[in-house]
Amino acid sequence: VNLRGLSAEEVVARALAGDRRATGRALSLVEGGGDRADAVTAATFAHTRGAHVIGVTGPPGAGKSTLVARVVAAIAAAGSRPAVLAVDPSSPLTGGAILGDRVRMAEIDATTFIRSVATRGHAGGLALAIPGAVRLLDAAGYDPIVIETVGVGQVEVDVTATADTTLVVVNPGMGDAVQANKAGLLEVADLFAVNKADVDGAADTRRDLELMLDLSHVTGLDREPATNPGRRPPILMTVATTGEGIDDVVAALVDHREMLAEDGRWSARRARRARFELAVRVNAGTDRRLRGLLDDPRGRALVDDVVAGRRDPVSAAHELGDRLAAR
Ligand SMILES: Nc1nc2c(ncn2[C@@H]2O[C@H](COP(=O)(O)OP(=O)(O)OP(=O)(O)O)[C@@H](O)[C@H]2O)c(=O)[nH]1
Ligand SMILES: [Mg+2]
Repeated sequence: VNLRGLSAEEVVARALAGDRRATGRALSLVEGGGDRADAVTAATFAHTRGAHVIGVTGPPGAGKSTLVARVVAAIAAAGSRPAVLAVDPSSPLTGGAILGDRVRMAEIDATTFIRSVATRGHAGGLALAIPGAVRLLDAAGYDPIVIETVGVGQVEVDVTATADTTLVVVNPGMGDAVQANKAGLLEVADLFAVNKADVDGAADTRRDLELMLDLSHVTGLDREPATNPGRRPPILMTVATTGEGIDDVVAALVDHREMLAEDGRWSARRARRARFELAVRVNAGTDRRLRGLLDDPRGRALVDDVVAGRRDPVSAAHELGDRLAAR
């Protein structure tokens, strides 16, 4: 069957029935955005099963892909059907590191679904593609869904807003723990892996992390203190290349999922995910309409007036806002 000839609804129906190629095609529709992505959302939202969404982030080259490959291999061996989404915002044209990752990841068990995600700069971009892709994979029966992203910038924020559990991977040496702190990764981590524990300085990195966690606790910066006072993210030592420590990571991920269900944060994080997606959708729509207004004759005249000093930008913005609201 040529999947390209099918409607979004037909592609999704096949994906939900377990057709991997159709799942891949549906993900491409999600990435492409627009009406067909919306059609995938419409066809999947009622079929989600509540998969555990795990975000994996950390500095470039920390060993995220190697670790994820090991973790999903262990999970698949235990009888689950994991999926992996690799998000690389840094090189949308070449796919960058993901190509290398995919070679390594090709060794993963055939039941595991692996895919890199990129977008072509449409409104909402990755911030919409990620929840859409997660919903599709969930409906297609994959669980857990692991999202790997480099821990820098907005995309990492988008991913952690979507994840139930965030695993931060750091390395010994070169102040990785300090860098992670600066990048705000300490605040999003539910679990740390000090990967490359075979390299000198792993114990120091662990100690640095412990110190920074103590500090964030003292300063009240630790997350969700009201529902979860004093909880510290576990710090695990791993050697992803050999598989050392991987079982501990898998066990900690399962523990975290159970803890979220017990203390109410599972639903709280689902609500956070829904809020995030709704806000991104509304913002993307508003942005598109606003640009339309700025490009129409009245909008251009308004811009000219502001440039010429005939019109105050504050009242001009209000006028635009009123026109947006009136539509
Ligand atoms: N010594 C050692 N090397 C490792 C370990 N884990 C991964 N590596 C190596 O580190 C390099 C980067 O690994 P990747 O898994 O591609 O790292 P990544 O974080 O996914 O990289 P990006 O996606 O490019 O940010 C590779 O050469 C791995 O073989 C480890 O535990 N010990
Ligand atoms: Mg990688």
